[in-house]
Amino acid sequence: MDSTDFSDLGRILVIIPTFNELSTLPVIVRRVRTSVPAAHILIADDNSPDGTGRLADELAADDGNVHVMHRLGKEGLGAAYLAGFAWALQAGYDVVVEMDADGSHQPEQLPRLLDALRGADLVLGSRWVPGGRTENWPKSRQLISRGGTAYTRVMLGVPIHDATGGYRAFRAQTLRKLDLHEVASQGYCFQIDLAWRAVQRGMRVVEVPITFVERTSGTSKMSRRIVAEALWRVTVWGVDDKVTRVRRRASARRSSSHGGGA
Ligand SMILES: Nc1nc2c(ncn2[C@@H]2O[C@H](COP(=O)(O)OP(=O)(O)OP(=O)(O)O)[C@@H](O)[C@H]2O)c(=O)[nH]1
Ligand SMILES: [Mg+2]
Repeated sequence: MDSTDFSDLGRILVIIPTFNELSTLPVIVRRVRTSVPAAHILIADDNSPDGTGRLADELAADDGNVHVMHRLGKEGLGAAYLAGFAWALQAGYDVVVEMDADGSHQPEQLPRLLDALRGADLVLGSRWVPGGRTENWPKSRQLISRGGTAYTRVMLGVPIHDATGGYRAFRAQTLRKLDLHEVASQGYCFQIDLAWRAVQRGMRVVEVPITFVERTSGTSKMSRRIVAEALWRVTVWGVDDKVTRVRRRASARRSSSHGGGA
């Protein structure tokens, strides 16, 4: 078996959400096709004003492994992924990958994620494990990313070093168990939400080091709102989780003291 043969994992779909990624999308699609030739690609475009959706149609017309989902308008990364996951499960894919269109997630590292999935339910591409790093990322972004993950570890108790990253490989079975219909979070928080769900359900979550490369063209959709959403949701989930644990312990203590005399 050569290093790009992942047929033992079944059918693979790489979902690439796009909003105004005209310049980078064709390059990423080509690199994915070279890196793991058997993988299919779903471009989930939110009716990009710059015509990314039309370009995606052209790529799909030229290549049977490329598919396009046209969505009505910009609804955020989380909503695009949820729609993409539903499409993938319906179509019977066995592995579903998340990848940005802007070049930050290198398709050449996809084999690394897929190889790790052989022994995992969910693989996270991680910037913050040994061997992982960022290229041309300002200190401020590094701080937000590291700080966000540190806060998540403390609040939710998840043993993950990069909880906000968006380069991931899921088994279809994993997605089916995550109760995706309940997910309302977006942006970074969407990634935290899914990782936490997997950890809570006792799944094998493995991190592999990646080199995250800052985009060189197009514009970032990162915003203060996205960071704020992650902060408040993680805080609410963390407090909720702690309250539930305390309640559970108290009720266990009560029932053991009542039952003691029987
Ligand atoms: N379909 C869809 N895709 C989106 C939306 N927002 C962002 N994306 C895509 O999601 C990926 C990640 O978005 P980026 O703008 O790169 O955000 P980021 O990686 O957090 O921020 P940067 O580091 O600044 O690039 C890119 O492929 C975007 O085109 C959206 O509302 N809908
Ligand atoms: Mg990006």
